[in-house]
Amino acid sequence: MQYQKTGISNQTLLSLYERMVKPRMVEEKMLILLRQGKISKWFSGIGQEAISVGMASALLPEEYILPMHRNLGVFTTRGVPLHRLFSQWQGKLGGFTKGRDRSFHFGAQAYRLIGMISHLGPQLGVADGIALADLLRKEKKVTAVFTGEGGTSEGDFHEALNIASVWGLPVLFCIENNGYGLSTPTYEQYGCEQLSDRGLGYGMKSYTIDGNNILEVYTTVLRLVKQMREHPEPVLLECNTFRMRGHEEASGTKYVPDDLMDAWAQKDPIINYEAYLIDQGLLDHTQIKRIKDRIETEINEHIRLAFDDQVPQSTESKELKDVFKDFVYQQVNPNDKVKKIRFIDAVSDGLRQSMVRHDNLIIMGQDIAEYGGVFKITEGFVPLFGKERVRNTPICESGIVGTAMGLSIKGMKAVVEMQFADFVSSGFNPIVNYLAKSHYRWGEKADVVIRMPCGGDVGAGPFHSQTNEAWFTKTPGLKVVYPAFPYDAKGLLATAIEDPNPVLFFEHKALYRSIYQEVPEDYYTLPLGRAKIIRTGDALTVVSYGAGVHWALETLEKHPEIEAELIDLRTLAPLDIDTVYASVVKTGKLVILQEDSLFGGLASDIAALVMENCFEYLDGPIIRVGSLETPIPFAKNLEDMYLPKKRFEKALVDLWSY
Ligand SMILES: Cc1ncc(C[n+]2csc(CCOP(=O)(O)OP(=O)(O)O)c2C)c(N)n1
Repeated sequence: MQYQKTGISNQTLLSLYERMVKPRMVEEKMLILLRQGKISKWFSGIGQEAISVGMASALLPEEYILPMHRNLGVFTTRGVPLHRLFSQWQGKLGGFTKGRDRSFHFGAQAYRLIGMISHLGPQLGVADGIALADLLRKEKKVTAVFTGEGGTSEGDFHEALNIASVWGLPVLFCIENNGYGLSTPTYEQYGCEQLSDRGLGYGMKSYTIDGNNILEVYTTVLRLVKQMREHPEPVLLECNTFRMRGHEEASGTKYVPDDLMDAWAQKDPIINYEAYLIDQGLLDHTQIKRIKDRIETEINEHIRLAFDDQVPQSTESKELKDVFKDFVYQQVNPNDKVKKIRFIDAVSDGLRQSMVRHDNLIIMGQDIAEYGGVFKITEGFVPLFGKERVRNTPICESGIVGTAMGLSIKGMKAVVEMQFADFVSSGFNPIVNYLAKSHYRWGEKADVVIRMPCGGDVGAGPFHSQTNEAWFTKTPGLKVVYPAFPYDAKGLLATAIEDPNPVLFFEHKALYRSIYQEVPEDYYTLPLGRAKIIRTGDALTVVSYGAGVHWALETLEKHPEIEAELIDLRTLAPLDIDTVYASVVKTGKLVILQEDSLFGGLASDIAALVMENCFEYLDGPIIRVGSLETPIPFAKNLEDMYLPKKRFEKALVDLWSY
C-alpha cells in the first residue's frame, strides 16, 4: 500500500492510527460479548476503519455525518462516549434510544451524527435536507453520508444524488464498496465498471479511491470538503474496501472465496498503516502497546458502566407519550374580518400566511414554483418568498420526504406538496419508517407537513382519485388531518405547520372549487384532534370526514324526517372519539360514512371502538358505509357505483327505521 504523508503533521498521522485502532478494539470486545449472548447482533466494520476514521477526521465537528451500520469509527472519532454506545447495543437506558432501537439505529444531535434506518437508502435524502439548510443559511458546511454498494441499487440513492445535483447541495456521498451486500457480490449488484462512473449521469464530480488507505481517504476528503465549502456542490466518492466478516456475525462468510479473503487480509488498513508509521520512525512497539493499553482500559471502564446501567423501565403511557414531540397548541384568534372564499383559497391563504409567520418554512413539490402547482395553491408564492423557499422538485417523492426530514433536523420546517395523494406511495417508506418513528426511537422531531390533494368523484380514474388516509392512520407517529370546510382547512393547516410532528394533511380535490365559506382573512389556528358537530339530532349519529360530510349533508337534506346528528371528524389522528361516544350515548345508533373502500378503513376502527365502549347504549347495529373493494374506476357511471353515496342513503334510512 502506498502512503503519501505530505502536508500531514506527525501528530495527525499518529492520531489517525489511534483512531483506527479504537473501533477495531471495541469491535473485538463486542465479538466476545456477542458470543456470551450479552449483545444481540453485530455488524462488523473490521477492515473498513480507514473510511470512517478518514472521513470523520477530515470533517469539522459541526458538520453532519450520516453513518451506516459499519461505521463505528465515525462514532468513536466524533468522541461519542463508549459507555453510551455499549448501553445502546444492550438496550440500556444510557444509550440513545431508551432501549427502543438497536445497534446504530440512532442519531445524536450533540455529535452531529444522524443514524440510519434499516432501509439503508432513505438517509441519503436526509443528507440533502441538512445540506440544503446549511446552504440556505449560508453556512459553509459539508454534509457527509454513507451507503454500502448494495444501497446504491435503491431508488433512494438515485433520487438523493439527483436532488443534490439539481440543487447544488454540498453533500459528500460516500459509497463504501465492500464487495458484498449480505451474500450478493458486486457483479450481481450493479453492471457498471465502478460505481463512481454513475457520477457522470448525475452531473457531479466523482472519484474511486482505496478505502483501506487511511491517508488516501483522509487527504482526498480533506481536499474535497475544502472545495465544497467554498463552491457548494455534491461529490460522489467510492471507497473500495472489503467486508472481512459476515454480513452480521451469525451469517458467516462461506460464500466468499478464500483467495479473495486472503488478498484483502493483506490490505488490512491498520496493519499496513502501523507498519508504515514504524518504517517512518513515527511509531514503535512500546508506543503501540501504550496506545492499546489506554484504549483497553477505556473500553473496560466503559463496559462496566454499561453493565451497571439500568434496563429501561417504562409505562404504557410514557411509551405512548414519546411517540410525539410535545406540542403546546397556541390558539391564534382572527379578527372579525372575513371573506367568502373557496376551499382551495383557504388552503392557499393558510400556507401563504404560514410562510410569512415562519421564515424557516420551506415548501417543496413538483411544479409548485412559477407554475403554482397543478391545483394553483402556490400560485404567486415565488414573487413573495423567492425560489429558495418555494422549491420545484424533480419527480422524487421519497428523496424529497427525506430532504424535508433533513431540514427539520436542522431546525427548519417543511411542507411537501404531493402532486396527487396517490403519488405518496412513492414516498411511503420515509414517511412511515423515518418521519413517523424518529421521535419515539431517538427523540428527534420531524417538523414536516405533507399536503395530500386526494379523493374521487372527479372522473380521474384509479391513480388520481384515491383517498389513502388509512395507509397512515395505521402508523403510530403520524398525525392525520382531513378537513371538509374552508374555515377548518385554513386553521388546521396553520396548526399542522406549527406542530413539530409529521402531519399528513388531506385536501379533497372535489371540494377545492365547489365549497365556499366565510373565512377570516387573518392568520388563525384550530386545534388538531377535535371533531365538530355539524348538526345536532337525537335519532341517530352520522360520522364522516372530507367529502363524506358533504354527501351526508345532501342526503340528510333529502330526509328531513331523520333527526340525525352529524359529526365531522376533521382530524383522524389524533381521533376525537369522545365526541362520537357522547353522540352515540344520546342517539343509540351510528352510521359511519367513509369515501375509501370499506375494509380496514377509519369506519371499521370507529365501529369497533364504539362497540367496545358504548355497547349498552346501542339500539341497533353500527353500520359502516364505504366505497367498493375495487380500484377507483374512471367512467362516471362506474365511479358513481363505486362511491358510497347511494349506499349511504339506504343505510341511513334502514338504520333510522331499525
Ligand atoms: C430496503 C431494504 N432491503 C433489504 C434489507 C436487508 N439488508 C440489510 S443490509 C443488506 C445489505 C446491504 O449491503 P450494502 O449496502 O452493500 O452494505 P454492507 O452491509 O455491505 O455494508 C441487506 C440486503 C434492508 N435492510 N433494507
